[in-house]
Amino acid sequence: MTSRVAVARDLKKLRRTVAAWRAAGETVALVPTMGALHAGHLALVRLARRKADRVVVSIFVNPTQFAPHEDLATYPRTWDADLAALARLKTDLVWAPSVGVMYPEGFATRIAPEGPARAGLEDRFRPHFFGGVATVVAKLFLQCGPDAAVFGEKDYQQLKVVTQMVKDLALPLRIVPGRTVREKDGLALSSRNAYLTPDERAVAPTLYQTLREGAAEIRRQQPIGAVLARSRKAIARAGFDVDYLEARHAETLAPVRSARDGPIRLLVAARLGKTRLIDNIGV
Ligand code: PAJ
Repeated sequence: MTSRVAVARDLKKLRRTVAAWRAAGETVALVPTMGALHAGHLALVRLARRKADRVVVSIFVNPTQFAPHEDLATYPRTWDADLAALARLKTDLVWAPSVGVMYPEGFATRIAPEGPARAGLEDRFRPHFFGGVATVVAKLFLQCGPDAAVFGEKDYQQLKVVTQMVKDLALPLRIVPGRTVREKDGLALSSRNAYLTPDERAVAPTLYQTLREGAAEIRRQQPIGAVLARSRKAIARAGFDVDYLEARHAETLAPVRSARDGPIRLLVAARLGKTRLIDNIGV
């Protein structure tokens, strides 16, 4: 028999389930996702398993973090495959609210993150994005009440925004970062990789290769400005339109002038045809 995973679609079932675990003295870890699960998401679920007795995975394609021109309508949805993968990992509960449950008629409260959410990276190109993310993530935390929540380094600025929010609002949980899972050729796994044509897929690993070369050059004390300029050119030459490629302080995301201002993180966003890819690495 194939194993099944429990699904909660309303708050009452979620709260009842989590309360029963708590009454038994068990700890809970949450992995927020938008579904279309790949090995990167599943690595976070395994990490969550090691951090708590019970694992909740939320699947909610959050409309408030998409701009009207973005891919909300076409965002990949693979519900049956997602549930099967989560069942194999013995996920204790999938939290899958509808848009109406998450944002009932008259919903009127938003979180407005600053600091890392205003670093001039993703926020420059997706100004609505971190407000939508922070609001839904805060709500997911309050709905589920986990001891820990796992976020991928793949979305590095998001990880920092959520970490800052937990600190600022004294939310009673720990944020656990998970490493970026990559294809063999280095391309970071992403639900949006499904949009790439075969030709674009062949070019896509240039993003990570260029980050690696850039990081190595910075470690060899080459001037950061020149390294970034070379890296941007290399990515553009491969066929990308570069939104940004920046060296930032790994914790504050503030701009850095030299390797001494570190620890440094290199972050990139670039468009290949219709697909926007992001990636980052530590120097
Ligand atoms: P989503 O893009 O589905 O990602 C869910 C989680 O998986 C995020 O923490 C993301 O950083 C992580 N992830 C994605 N690709 C990864 C990879 N290749 N390796 C490791 N982790 C990876 O990020 C979101 O959803 C949403 O913004 C969300 C936080 C759920 C709020 O709506």
